[in-house]
Amino acid sequence: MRIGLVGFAGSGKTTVFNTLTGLNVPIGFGGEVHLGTVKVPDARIDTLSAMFSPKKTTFAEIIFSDIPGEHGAEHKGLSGKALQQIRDQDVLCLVVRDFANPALDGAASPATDLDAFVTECLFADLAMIERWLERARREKKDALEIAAFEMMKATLEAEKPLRSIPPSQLDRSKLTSYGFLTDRPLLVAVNRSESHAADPMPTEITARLGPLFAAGMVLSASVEAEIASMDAADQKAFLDDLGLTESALTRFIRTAYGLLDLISFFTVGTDEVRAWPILRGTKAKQAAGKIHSDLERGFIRAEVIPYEHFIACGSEHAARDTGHLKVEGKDYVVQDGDIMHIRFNV
Ligand SMILES: Nc1nc2c(ncn2[C@@H]2O[C@H](COP(=O)(O)OP(=O)(O)OP(=O)(O)O)[C@@H](O)[C@H]2O)c(=O)[nH]1
Ligand SMILES: [Mg+2]
Repeated sequence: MRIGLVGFAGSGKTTVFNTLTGLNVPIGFGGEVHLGTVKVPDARIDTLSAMFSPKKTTFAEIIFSDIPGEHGAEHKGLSGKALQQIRDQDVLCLVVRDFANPALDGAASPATDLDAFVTECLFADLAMIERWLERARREKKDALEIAAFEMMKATLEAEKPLRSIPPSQLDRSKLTSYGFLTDRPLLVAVNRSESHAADPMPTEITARLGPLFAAGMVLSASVEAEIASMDAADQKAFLDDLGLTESALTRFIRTAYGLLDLISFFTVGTDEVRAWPILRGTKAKQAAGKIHSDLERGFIRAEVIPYEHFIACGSEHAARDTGHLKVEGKDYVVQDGDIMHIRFNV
């Protein structure tokens, strides 16, 4: 999964990126796009790994991209390069500044920044759709396809993001190559100073999240930086002191998984214990394809043990003997925590 950290110059993206990834890229305006990988913590993988003592344990991963804002231009916005980067992301995390930054204009205006970002994305999508429609009319494209683009245009003109269109009204399988900005799931991260770390989300932001079909969270990059440098016991005490229950990384990952409707299935063995992230609703054959295309092509059946049953039985053998191992066909809908063994033949 790819999460892009986006937003205007000096909102704290690189600071957030460093604390989430444990990297230490230079703070300061502008620069290149940075990439960092984070393991998705999953206690079930820890347990399975302890049972199998495999040569390798592989957690699901998130790749964070730190995408710099525009600098030196007359408008504060997103560069063309940033917009291009954004199109490659699965989830957009907009970091909005809610702390005074003396290097910029001083006072923070998170709601104004959120509006400006949303408007920019709306216009970028609208421009793309208008160009498409112009060409489509000349080239006499399929009427149904034109109708879909007209509908998207009307949505944007009503200042609504494309993600507000329910799946029943828009076949997105044909749209993947366009990378519409307002169709990406959006997480708004309000970044504020340490003294306000545990304050609730500003009401002006909360009020905007519903109509935007976006999720929101509050964090303080400076607090997270401190947490990241502590051992586990100190972390807990520090979080308690500030009135927080968990670090931003944990909240980030959970929110992003929820936004994308991701779940994990597991493969186990003495070679490797591994988590595989998939979209909820994925069928066994396609899930097998995540492991290797041969497993999808030559799919015969899946042997499935739900995680809880596996733990209760204590071993694969015991699960099989007690009837907890189910043999499923290609159309079985994989569930979160399924331990799968794919039988295939190519
Ligand atoms: N007080 C406070 N300052 C912060 C916080 N997060 C970032 N800053 C400061 O804000 C300034 C800009 O932070 P960066 O992380 O470089 O901002 P950025 O969004 O990556 O900026 P660009 O890459 O230029 O788009 C730095 O001086 C940071 O130390 C925070 O949570 N609290
Ligand atoms: Mg930066």
